[in-house]
Amino acid sequence: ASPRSFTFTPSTTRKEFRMIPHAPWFTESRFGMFVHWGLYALPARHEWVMNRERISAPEYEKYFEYFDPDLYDPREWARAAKGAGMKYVVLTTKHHEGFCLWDSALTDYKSTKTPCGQDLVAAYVEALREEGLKVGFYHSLIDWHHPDFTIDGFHPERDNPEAQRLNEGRDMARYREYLHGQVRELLTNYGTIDYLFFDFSYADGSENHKGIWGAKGREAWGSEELLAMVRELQPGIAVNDRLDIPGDFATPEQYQPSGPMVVDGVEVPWEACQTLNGSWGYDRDNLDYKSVDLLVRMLVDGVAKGGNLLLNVGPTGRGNFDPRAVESLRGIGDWMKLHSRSIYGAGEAPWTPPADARYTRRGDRLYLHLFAWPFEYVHLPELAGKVEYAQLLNDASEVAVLELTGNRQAVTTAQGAQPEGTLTLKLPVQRP
Ligand code: FHN
Repeated sequence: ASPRSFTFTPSTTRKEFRMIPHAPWFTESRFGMFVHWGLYALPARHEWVMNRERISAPEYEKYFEYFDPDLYDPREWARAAKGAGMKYVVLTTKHHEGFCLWDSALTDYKSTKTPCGQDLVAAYVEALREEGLKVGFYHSLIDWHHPDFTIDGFHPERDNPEAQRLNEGRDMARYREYLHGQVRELLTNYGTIDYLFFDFSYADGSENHKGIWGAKGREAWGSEELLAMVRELQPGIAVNDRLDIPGDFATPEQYQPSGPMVVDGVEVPWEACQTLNGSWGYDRDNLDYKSVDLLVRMLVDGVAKGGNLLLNVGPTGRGNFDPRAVESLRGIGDWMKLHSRSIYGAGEAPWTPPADARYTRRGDRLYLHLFAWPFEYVHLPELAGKVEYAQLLNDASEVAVLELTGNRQAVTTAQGAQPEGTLTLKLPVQRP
């Protein structure tokens, strides 16, 4: 069956994608952990706090003086990710604030110069490898601390009446050299890196970026040259699509696409990134955590449409995960212990599922994820052949397959039963 088409949102303007022949682990994994960590964990309000509260770089540097994450133990992070069923982790090496979590030779605005005194990236990479997880870096193209990063529509100084004068001395070519130099450090000094999430280009001409501020896109970042260097340094790496040039996978954010992502007729790998509570960075007073049930449904929904889920945690200024995040991860891990066979290596099925349900398919197994158990039969799709056997995935208990008139099939359980989890249907192999 041809993949159902998907209309990209306006901000997803990348027209060409490389598939990932060199990184099959990516779609096999289906589930990863995003980690947003930096000085913004100290104000503990949002990772965009510099922008939202117009905090200038000199004012914001006070957090640099107090950054001392004494409870930082990336082995704990790795174990929490593994326990949740995640197969890769992606850490912000530098977010828009410009603070670097590794011992960069190109700046003193880095973790090794704070009371922390540690190359946080080095310890992170080692811990992931110890736990057998794939190593991912996030790297911000935007840098609100760097003296050459020109003040634009998102910059904390954008309302400064002196902004235009301040911009006169700024040179994006010098910033570009810094950006490329730091990416080279990250992809040279820490062994094999499996995944890279650049963030983000905004040359989409939207209102935020017109006028004197200009917009930053592929020219500002030197995207083609940067990506060529990345592939030269790490040939097997999976790179996202936010350099405004072809990447290996698409990155919808905080929403679930309506179906498989198709670009110019080609179905592309994609990964939705989501937060636990609407904030990427640690947000102390934000108690609006998504339920585990909703998080599981987002994971299932994504896989059912051929996508991955990158679920975010924002560590505190002490370097650990807050209890609410730990509880969310544990809840997902409990579900994954019984149901990961319907997630890892699975993808979309070419049939339309019943209402309030999703199909994920892996080989000759069709997994029917019931978000609400219907009060009557669950009608099965018209398959190329008969469903041979059905069972509940969580406890392998058999489920009766009913032969209905007109060559149709349905499954049901004892009337009124509300079983947990996912139904596994063993299918004939051929695809219609
Ligand atoms: O501005 C960032 C934001 O802080 C966060 O890092 C997300 C994660 O995908 N990316 C940008 C917003 O799209």
